[in-house]
This record gives sequence, structure tokens and C-alpha cells, in this order.
Amino acid sequence: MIFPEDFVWGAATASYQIEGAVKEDGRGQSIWDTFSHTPGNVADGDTGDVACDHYHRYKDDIGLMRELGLAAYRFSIAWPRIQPDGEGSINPRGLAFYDKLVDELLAAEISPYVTLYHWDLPQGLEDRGGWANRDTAYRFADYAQAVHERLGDRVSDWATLNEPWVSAFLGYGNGVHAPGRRDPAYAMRSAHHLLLGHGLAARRLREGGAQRIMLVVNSAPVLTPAQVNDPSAVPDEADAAVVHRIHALLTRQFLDPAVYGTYPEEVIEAAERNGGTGHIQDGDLALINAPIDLVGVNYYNPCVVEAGPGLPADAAWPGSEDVKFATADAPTTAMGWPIVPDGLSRLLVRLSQDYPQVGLMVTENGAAFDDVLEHGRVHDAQRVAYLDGHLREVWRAIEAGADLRGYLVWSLLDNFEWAEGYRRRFGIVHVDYGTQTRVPKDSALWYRGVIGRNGL
Ligand code: NCW
Repeated sequence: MIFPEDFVWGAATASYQIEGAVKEDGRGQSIWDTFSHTPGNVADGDTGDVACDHYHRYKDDIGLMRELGLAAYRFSIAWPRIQPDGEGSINPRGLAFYDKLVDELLAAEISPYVTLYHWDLPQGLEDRGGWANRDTAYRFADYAQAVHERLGDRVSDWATLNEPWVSAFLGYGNGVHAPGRRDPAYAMRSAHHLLLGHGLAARRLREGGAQRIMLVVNSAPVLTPAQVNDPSAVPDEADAAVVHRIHALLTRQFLDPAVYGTYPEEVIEAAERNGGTGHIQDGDLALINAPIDLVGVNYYNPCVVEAGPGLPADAAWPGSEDVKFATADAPTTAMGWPIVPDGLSRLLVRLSQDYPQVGLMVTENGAAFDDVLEHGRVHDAQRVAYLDGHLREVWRAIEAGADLRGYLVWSLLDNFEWAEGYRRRFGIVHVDYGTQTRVPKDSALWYRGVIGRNGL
């Protein structure tokens, strides 16, 4: 299985999950600092205060990337390092860190893929309403422009937002993520303002000459339990209706406005029943519909649903009280996420049909397992099997005609896994948080081989 010649192999991380150094060089506070320091929000009371100490160890970490043969490294910028309060003057020391990071990557012949927002909103903006406040979208565009002005001469690949569904519905809907609000109306408003921020920022990046711009979504094929193991299973009418609606709320809610400048009717209905549509102003959809080059796809598992009584208390899914979220009949990772590799090819083929005018990139895929470090090695055979299985499906999707440009493993390093803290290890490189020692797991060595032969 040999991949296309220009296929991009890499790995991904995010600022709050790896950097640490939360009080250094003028960094302001983010909603994840506040949230993780509030007891009860994160497993074991973990915080990102130190994390992988990447802020001080980035040179060694890039050395590791080079040893693994990565061609691309996707990282995110901590907005509160650039604008400590979320608006106004730029903190030169914050920008200087990313400047050095980019130079070091380029010297190692690794292409930087910059994500502008991976969930660490400046707390100052949250105090003024966060993403539920329309003004945050405009502040995001200003911030994006400032970063691009500094790094745009060396960075070709830009992502505006990571997983806006998660920001809106876990952050403002069910409160599992920062800022921990629980209100479906807030979640719907926030989703729209995130999209508006995406569109405004994408325009500024384009005006500044950015070569490739993408929006990264947590997407998944929405399947009935029967369809998980039998792609030819045909759902009954009631099941088909909820599958259609959940696909609209999970994926089309973000990609239809970005690519076509329209909202699916299911999104409008969900908003009407949760606070109304007053936050959607005339002209917004045209602003959101700024041209993008790629959709970044983060895939971990399918979304399995059937018609039935739902979870009225789960504000992550406004407008789906009649949807039963089911579990796939499949083995699971340490996150409890089912392992369904062919969900990835089904998803990629569908997205390439629904949005043929944009390219696709797998911007995250990977798994947490209960790794054990023994005699200086981590034999993570399950992760190797997970990655191998999913890469076979990436190849199948390419064979089926999907315009797939690359694949980035989540994650380079074990890191702060949000509400799960450090107990969930997604890295292909093991991190000992006591000593900050890095040990490439078997999966990292295996991945180096895959990259070396450009295939499986
Ligand atoms: S928690 C989450 N993740 C993990 C995180 O480490 C990374 O920063 C994220 O981009 C691994 O990849 C993403 N995503 C939240 C997934 C919740 C999805 C619920 C969707 C329902 C179908």
C-alpha cells in the first residue's frame, strides 16, 4: 500500500496540552487555566501548568520529530500568549516563542501547520461573554491577523479553529470542557460566533497572502448500531431521520456554512427551540463562507444513534431529545471510544462527495491506551494496530477518489488530555511527567517506518 508521492505525514499537538509555562513571558490566563484550577473539573485535579514543559523543551522535541522523519507538525498558538487579555496590544515575547518554534521546524525540514484556536480562549474575553458574545469573533480575526503578520512569511498552512463543535457544545452546552457553561442556547450562539470568527479570520489570512487555509472539525460517520458492522444495513424511517439530523448537527452545522454559506434546516430548528435565531444576522453566512482550501478531519470513532428516548439533560445535543446515543459493538480504547477503522473511509468518502471543492487532510487520528514503560520501552501493540487499521482506510478512501492530502497522528507526545488530565496517554512518544523524559513508543518507531516507505 503505497501512498501518493506528495502525501504529507506528520503529528499534531495543542498549546495548552503540552506547553506548560503558563505564567511566563507575559502569557495571560486562559479559560483552561481557570477551569482546570477549579476543583471537580479535571480528573485527579490535573492542570496544564507544567504539562510536557514543551515551552522550554521545544528544541529537543523537534529533534525527536526529525528522528521520526515527520514532514509536518501541527501545533496551536496560545492566544493569551499573544494578547494576554484577548484584545489590544500584542505581547512581543509571546510571538517570539512561536517565531523560534517555526524557525527550528524549518531548519529540521518540517513544515509547520499552525492552528490559531485550540480551545485556550483568553479569560478576559470569557469575562465579557466568551464565544456567546459576538464581539469575540472580531477579536479572533484581529488576533489571527497579528499572528499571520509575524509568521506568514514562513508558514504556508493555517487552520483557524480546532473542532468548533467541541468548543461550543462541550464548553457552553454540557460544561465538560472550559468554560464549563451548561446552556443549550449559549452553545448554539457560540457555534455561530465561532463560525463567524472563522470566516473573518480566514479573510484576513487570505488578504495577507496565506497559501492554504483550513477549518478543522471533529467529524464522524453517523451510523445506526446495525450499520457499524454491516455497511449495507438499511435503517428504518425513524432511525434514518435521527441519523440525518445528528449528521447535520455534528458536521454540516460547520461545513455547510463554511463551504456553501448555508445552514442546514436542522440547525435552524435546533436554534429556534433553544434561545432563537436572533444571533444570526443578515450577511453572516456570506462572511462565514470565506474560501477555504482544505477541511481538516479529526476522526476517532463513529457516532452511533437510533430513534428513542434521549438524554434531555445532555445539552451537548440541543434538538435531539428523541435520539438515543448508542455504543458501537466494537473494542474500545482507554477513553472508552470504540475502534471502528472503516468509519474513517466511510467519513472521508462522504465528505469528499458532499464538499468536492475542498481538499481533505486527516488532522488528528490516534488512540489512548494504558501504556506501560518497562526497561525503557513501551510496547504499545494496540496503538500500532489502531494506526495501521486506520491508515489502511485512509488509503482506501484515496483509492475511492477522495482528495486526501495528508495524515497527522494525534499525538506526538502524551499530554494533558483536557477533562481526563494526564491519565489518558495519546502520544506515540511516552512522557514521564516527573522527569520530563521522552521515550518513543513502539508505535513511533513503527510510524517512522511507514513514513520512510511512504506506505504500509
Ligand atoms: S477530547 C477530544 N480530542 C482529544 C484531544 O486531545 C484533542 O485536543 C482534540 O482535538 C483527541 O482529539 C480531540 N475531542 C473531543 C471529542 C468529543 C467528540 C464527541 C463527538 C460526538 C460524536
